[in-house]
Amino acid sequence: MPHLPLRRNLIAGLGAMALMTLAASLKEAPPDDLFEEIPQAKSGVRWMHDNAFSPLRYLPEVMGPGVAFIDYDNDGWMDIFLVNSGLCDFYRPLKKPRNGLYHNNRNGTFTDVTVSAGVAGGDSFGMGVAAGDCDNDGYPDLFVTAYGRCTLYRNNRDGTFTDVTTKAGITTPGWTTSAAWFDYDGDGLVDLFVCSFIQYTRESQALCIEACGGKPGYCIPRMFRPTASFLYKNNGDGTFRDVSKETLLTGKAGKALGVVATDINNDGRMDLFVANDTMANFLFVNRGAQGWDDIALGAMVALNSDGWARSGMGVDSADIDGDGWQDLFVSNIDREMFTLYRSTGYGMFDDLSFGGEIGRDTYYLSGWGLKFFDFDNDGVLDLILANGHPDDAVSERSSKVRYREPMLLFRQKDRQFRNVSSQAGVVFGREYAARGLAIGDYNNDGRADVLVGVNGGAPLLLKNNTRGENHWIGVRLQGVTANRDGVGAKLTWQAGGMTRSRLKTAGGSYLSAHDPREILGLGVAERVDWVEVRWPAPSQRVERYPNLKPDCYSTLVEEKGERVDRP
Ligand SMILES: [Ca+2]
Ligand SMILES: [Ca+2]
Ligand SMILES: [Ca+2]
Ligand SMILES: [Ca+2]
Repeated sequence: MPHLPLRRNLIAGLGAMALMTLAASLKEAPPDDLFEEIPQAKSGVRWMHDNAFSPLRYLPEVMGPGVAFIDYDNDGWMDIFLVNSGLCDFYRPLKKPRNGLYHNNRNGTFTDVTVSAGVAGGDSFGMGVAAGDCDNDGYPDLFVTAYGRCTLYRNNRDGTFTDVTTKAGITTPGWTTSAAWFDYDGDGLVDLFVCSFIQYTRESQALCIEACGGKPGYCIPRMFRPTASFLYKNNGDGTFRDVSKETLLTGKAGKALGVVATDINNDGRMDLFVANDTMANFLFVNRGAQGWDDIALGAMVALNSDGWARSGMGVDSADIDGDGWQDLFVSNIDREMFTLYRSTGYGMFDDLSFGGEIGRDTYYLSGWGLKFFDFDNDGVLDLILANGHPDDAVSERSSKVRYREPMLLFRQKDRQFRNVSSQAGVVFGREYAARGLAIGDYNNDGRADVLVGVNGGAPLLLKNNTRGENHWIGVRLQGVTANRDGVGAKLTWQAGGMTRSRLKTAGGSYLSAHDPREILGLGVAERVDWVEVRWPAPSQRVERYPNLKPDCYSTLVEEKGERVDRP
């Protein structure tokens, strides 16, 4: 037993370290911080991303992981889903990596239910996740993208999922990244768009080694061939049909990493903004029976102002200035700046990155997950960005660029996005290899919290501790003729003499899925005059809900009125 004392010392040492870390984090997180990192020991989300890091540096190693807030058991409390890598042509570990599904215990802690729920995965190299209710039963289903085989997990409504990929007919070969559930044809069933990245196999790595002068390295995706993304129409009987060809999307080969479904021309049909890495972005406008048009070049969102393609990664869409038109955002790699595109309303966009704090403060950063969200509930959208350079050896080449980078928080005031990261909490002063990002209110206090996936590390759970007098209305949509989640609905609300609106988009960020509920900020107004919902097709009916209870969540049911949710 010669090892025993040593091990005991080690355990004692670890315990002391954990206590010190805990004490340090308690000391470091004053209650005034806008966001507080909840340590794994407190949340119970004890999970690590396995990035399969190897001396040969295969590109898929650096691209994940995606994260999701998903209420899989439909109890009104957001649970957490985390995507892991897995077996593939270059990775054969003895122990298969495992996704993570964590049940929300409604007290700030979570319980690992991955294995009993049947979503452990690990048989292909997982990348991202899209959550959507593909059979309109009120329980979210999960689509997991991968380098290798994708997986559609149908929610069985009893805490378990079934892999129905083959039966559903969703065969997406190659390397898929972000995905979005949205109803493109207005039949009340959500369809699925899946971003396809590049043509890549283990053997392709030889190109990178050659490009790096014989030394293994992560090479830029410019070296690989582009691929066409996928659009699957939901047949309503558990099967899907690949309509990529007939919707003309197939002719558009790209290196897609991010997608958001939005309505850029306000015709009620959901369009798609797709970020491509080292290639022009796509802005697919949905013309109904006439198919889709890519208008990105003419709309000025394809390239930078000098006509160069950038390395687009994460995306989002929201009406940031309240003029009724959806604006766009793309995160890029270092020395490209991230791009805020303001819609001028005529299918044209202005690049607002120059001269603003977003351009200034993202110049040396590489961005992935992101979202416009109203973290302080003043009714104006703010912005959060998750960053990190893909190459762990980048600082050998550049003194200005680091592998791990800080997250950024911008508050919108007087139509300007101001970098408030220095007041946002100690976690914004640290550096991470951050990738996916999801927004969700896991403790149902009406303040949107944040979940960030870290490559090769533990996820970050950031609790929103924003104080202040602002009030809010929490809205969960329930379509009846429209798709169950109400994707594509337009919410308008009036409070304190202000009228604001928000489109319920789908997808966005990078590899990740947000809380499907909307938190409508009222500012200091203590009540809302009314909330109006324009439901998506097929009904497109407009319904007004007066007297919604402030500071709690309500479910708005198409044609049937509202009910206050239990929590
Ligand atoms: Ca739940
Ligand atoms: Ca549909
Ligand atoms: Ca449209
Ligand atoms: Ca919260």
